[in-house]
Amino acid sequence: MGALENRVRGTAPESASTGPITREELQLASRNHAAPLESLRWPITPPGMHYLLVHFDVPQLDPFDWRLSVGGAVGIRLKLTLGELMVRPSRTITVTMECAGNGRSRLDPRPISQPWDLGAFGTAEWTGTPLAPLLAEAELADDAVELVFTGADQGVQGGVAQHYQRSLSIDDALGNDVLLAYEMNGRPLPPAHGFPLRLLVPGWYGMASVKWLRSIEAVRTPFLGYQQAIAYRYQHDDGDPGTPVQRIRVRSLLAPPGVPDFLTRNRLLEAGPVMLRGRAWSGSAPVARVDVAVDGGWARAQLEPSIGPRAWHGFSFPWVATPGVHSLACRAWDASGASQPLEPEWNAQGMGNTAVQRFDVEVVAAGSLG
Ligand SMILES: Nc1nc2c(c(=O)[nH]1)N[C@H]1C(S)=C(S)[C@@H](COP(=O)(O)O)O[C@H]1N2
Ligand SMILES: [Mo]
Repeated sequence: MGALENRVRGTAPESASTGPITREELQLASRNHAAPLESLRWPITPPGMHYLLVHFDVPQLDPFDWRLSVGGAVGIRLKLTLGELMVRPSRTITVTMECAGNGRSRLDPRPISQPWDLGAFGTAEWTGTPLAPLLAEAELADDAVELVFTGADQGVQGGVAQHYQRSLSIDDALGNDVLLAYEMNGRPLPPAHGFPLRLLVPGWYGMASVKWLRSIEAVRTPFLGYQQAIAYRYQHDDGDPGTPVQRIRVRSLLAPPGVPDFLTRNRLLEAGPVMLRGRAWSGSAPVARVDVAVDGGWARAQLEPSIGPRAWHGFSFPWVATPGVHSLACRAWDASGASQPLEPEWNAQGMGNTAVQRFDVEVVAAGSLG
């Protein structure tokens, strides 16, 4: 591929539609799978159920040839093998990740891109070596302002040929739980999740956690690549420069109770006592409160401690289900006071739609589901 354009102009190519899901969206939706909502029952998302998002192709990388280079505004350039990274001090962190586009298809009109419903989340135990000591070793220049992280994958988006690239400010990159991760749940990274090495930025929407990482470059002026300056912005419309998408907004989701209808996935539940359970998370501040509503009557749920400082909380809410159709909803707040809007707040790229989850359950007589 020719010279990569790092300085891009123009606007995101996304348009919006109220029409049926297109062939292109179906293609994206089947490549980039969501976590099924029943996976919310597990504290650590089981293998294969963590959501997946790949902009271009999954690159096939040979771990023996692969190197990570650290360069740009540094005193000492580094070129590291996977083995050299793996013998460095390691940390394992349980992290809840979410794609910034989660909930996009619920906007009206829906911005055309990966058409997530609500499943673009997952929690995994990530093992890797902290980034900060590596930067110290490379003698990061005092006048460096950002680090640019480049993945081995490449393609074209919005007419711009590119490798997948994102930057972080020096302060954000020095955060003590920013990892260069080589294991997910105690196993080498699966190819689709970034093998052999990915960046992991806990608390940030997934786009910051660059997979198939091959270089880290310190720069003296802010990075303006496509995935930084054009994509991942909260924009009212295409002309609006918008504001950057960064930390994960507070969200809660219920694991749907009962059993689904195959085609519609509408829920059926037998009458009687049931414990409604879900999970809540925020990358912006600790989760402070979760409410659940049955037929519009909001009440506090029982919030469990998080399973780690960078991971979600379980919550539960006892309900005695009586025959008939009932609506369920949940809503979380974090310690900054932020909460989930009751209705979606539209933006041009369909970012950060954390509007409360609502769904109906048809409660049937006890014993009638076989
Ligand atoms: N190199 C590279 N890194 C990437 C991406 C990508 O397409 N290429 N997608 C990003 C986005 S938008 C998200 S949400 C997360 C998804 O990580 P996962 O597939 O491991 O869940 O990876 C991020 N890192
Ligand atoms: Mo994403």
